[in-house]
Amino acid sequence: MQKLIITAALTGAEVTREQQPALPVTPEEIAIAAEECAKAGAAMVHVHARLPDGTPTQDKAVYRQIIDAVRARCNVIVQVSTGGAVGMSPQERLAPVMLKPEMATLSMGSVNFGGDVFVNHPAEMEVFAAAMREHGVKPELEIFDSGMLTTAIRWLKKGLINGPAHFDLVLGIPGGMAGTPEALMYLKSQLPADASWTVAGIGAAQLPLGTLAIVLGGHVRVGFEDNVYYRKGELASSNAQLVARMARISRELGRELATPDEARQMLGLR
Ligand code: KMH
Ligand code: ZN
Repeated sequence: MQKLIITAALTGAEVTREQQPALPVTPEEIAIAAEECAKAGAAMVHVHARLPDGTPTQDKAVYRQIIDAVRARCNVIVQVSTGGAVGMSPQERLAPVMLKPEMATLSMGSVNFGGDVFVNHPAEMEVFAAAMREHGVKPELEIFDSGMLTTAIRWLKKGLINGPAHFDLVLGIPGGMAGTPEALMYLKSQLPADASWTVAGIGAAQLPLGTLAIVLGGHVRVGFEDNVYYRKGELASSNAQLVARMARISRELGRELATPDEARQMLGLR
């Protein structure tokens, strides 16, 4: 089995300081959290930018500050969000791709997102995919429901996305596919043979689905974007605490962790 790539989704667009006092918000806080996660075993960070008051932003200048601050501290792969926050315009969301980051997310369809709708019109997402091809940015294909996976497979065949593809199976969003082993097993059964994948279990699904992914040969995403708790009723003290637990479980199960450079090689990053 390949080494395990742990991604830390540090901030997200929805979680607030009120919900999680240790949420990293400023570029410097995000960089410190990235370094702590790297030390705990993460090879990649998934980042969202915020304004100092916590408002989500896709401002290229803020993403530039985040990337530079992370680079100054550690070697982790920086994956920027093109999902941003619900309600942002596609133009706004695409902005950080112009910085030519190593990776960026690419959502493969629209989904109810709690009480909102996360809109990903296919024509707009084709523009995102083209921009990523043009700038040499590897997409992580965000799959919130099974139809999005069939769309991704169609796009791979049409050459809109270059293979081998890397997927993020996001399970447990209210409105998306459930955070259950059955849902994960189904999606895994439909993946292209040469694809790599990670699982982002939302809330209480983070720990069991991450553990299952380790056993199944996938990779794991943890962090405050998806889950603010360490266990029921107990907030996690940091993103790194969640990374460290996954790292421990993986080693106990006999699967070593990929370093950032090993992950770059496994994912075919430039
Ligand atoms: N904030 C969500 C609406 C991504 O980063 O690409 C979308 C999201 C996905 O977080
Ligand atoms: Zn995100």
